[in-house]
Amino acid sequence: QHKFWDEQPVPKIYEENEESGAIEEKTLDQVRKDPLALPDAFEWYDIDVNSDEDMSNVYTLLEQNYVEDDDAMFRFAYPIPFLRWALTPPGWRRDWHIAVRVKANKSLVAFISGVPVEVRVDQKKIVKMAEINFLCVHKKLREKRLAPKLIAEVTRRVNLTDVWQAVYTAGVLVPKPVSKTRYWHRNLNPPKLIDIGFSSIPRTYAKFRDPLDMTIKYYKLPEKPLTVGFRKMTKKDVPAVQKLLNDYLRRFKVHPEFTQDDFKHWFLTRDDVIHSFVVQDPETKRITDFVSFYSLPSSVIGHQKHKLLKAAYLYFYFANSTPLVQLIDDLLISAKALDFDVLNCLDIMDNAQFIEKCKFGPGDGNLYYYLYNYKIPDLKPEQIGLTML
Ligand code: NHW
Ligand code: EN5
Repeated sequence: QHKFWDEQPVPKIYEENEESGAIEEKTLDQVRKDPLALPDAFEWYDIDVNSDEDMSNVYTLLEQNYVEDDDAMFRFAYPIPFLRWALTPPGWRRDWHIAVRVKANKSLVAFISGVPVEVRVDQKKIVKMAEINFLCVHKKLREKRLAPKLIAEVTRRVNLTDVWQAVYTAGVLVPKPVSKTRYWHRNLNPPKLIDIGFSSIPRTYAKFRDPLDMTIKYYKLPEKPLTVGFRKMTKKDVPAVQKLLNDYLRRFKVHPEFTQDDFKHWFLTRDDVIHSFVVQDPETKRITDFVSFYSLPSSVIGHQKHKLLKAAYLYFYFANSTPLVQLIDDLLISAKALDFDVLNCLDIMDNAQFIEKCKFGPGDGNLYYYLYNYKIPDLKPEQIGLTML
């Protein structure tokens, strides 16, 4: 039933694991030195992230062919600066940015990417992995087994660097998830979200004289953050926040470890890409809390008035002093001030503590977490300490 996945070092769907660890151990001499064969009309091409032309081609492929919701109303539209950020953390490699082109006219028809990440699983020692993302096959070339080719080729190239594990997330169920998580959404712009069909007027308001007005009032937020000492994170905060974030993440069963360079890359604010905030105690001057979100718009498919949904996604955080509900409220206020329509999160980490209190509602999408070549007993969403892009 899974022609490809049944042959890969991943657990079977029904398999229950009691221990964690690698599924297979291989050595470099067992890895093919030449690329996998593609159908004759196609060729491999490594994307040059520094080329505007290459990046614009990746952008267009994804904008027109990447992930949609179940009703095909919205499609992720990762902007070019976001893609550059996502593809170039410390240690990135051009040969992990893999495209397939039509030989005849060089047009891009498929893509998959890997970037390096250090992940700790089940409180054991840190494992070097590839974080796999942006797997995409053009709509006109679907169900021709091109995806397994892309996956096998990225696996080969990752293996050639002596890396044997990977982490990835997907909305679909394949063998075999570490965890099944759910999306939650916090409405920041009720008129627009209702207009585009992202949300509807709560049933309980339908009987009132002005249901939209009731909805707007329900979701209303203060103009400015409420926590004393809440501000944008700066370069100077990096050493302290990097350490405190790693300390916080250690309580989870799957989490990344960030070097100082990793932390700078992933969290220093880049306009329209990543926004990070801290709380600094006015007395001690110490950083007590940290919270971040990334900006990922979606195309609104076939809408006359609105072309783009401006969505913010909760990224990493820790709350050592400020109540988590208050920290997230300040994040919502900041996202609203930056003109986002919605703030999304998953039910991972400590998110259950604030989800309902901060007026998030359940989405219709799931997100499965996966490890390649690593088995582990099933995890609850709250044991996951990793957010992907
Ligand atoms: S999840 C987003 C994936 N992309 C999309 O959903 C975009 C829209 N869809 C498409 O472009 C984030 C196509 O439908 C795709 C499939 C390309 C998805 N994960 O070519 P065929 C990521 O990027 C399996 C894993 O005929 P297609 C994470 C499927 O089960 N497997 O299908 C990516 C079947 O195998 P089976 C997936 O529709 C992680 C086979 O592909 C999958 O034309 C990748 C069918 O292929 C998915 N999302 O193209 C794994 N979707 O065994 C990384 C389908 O069931 C592993 N399939 O017959 C680690 C690698 C590195 C290891 C290093 C040590
Ligand atoms: C790899 N890094 O399904 C990621 N999105 O809920 C790839 N639903 O936006 C895998 N269908 O529920 C990504 N509104 C997998 C996710 C794919 C995209 C997806 C879902 C997540 C989504 C929205 C729109 C639904 C439109 C109809 C949704 C309801 C929100 C409402 C807000 C107010 C309170 C109640 C809930």
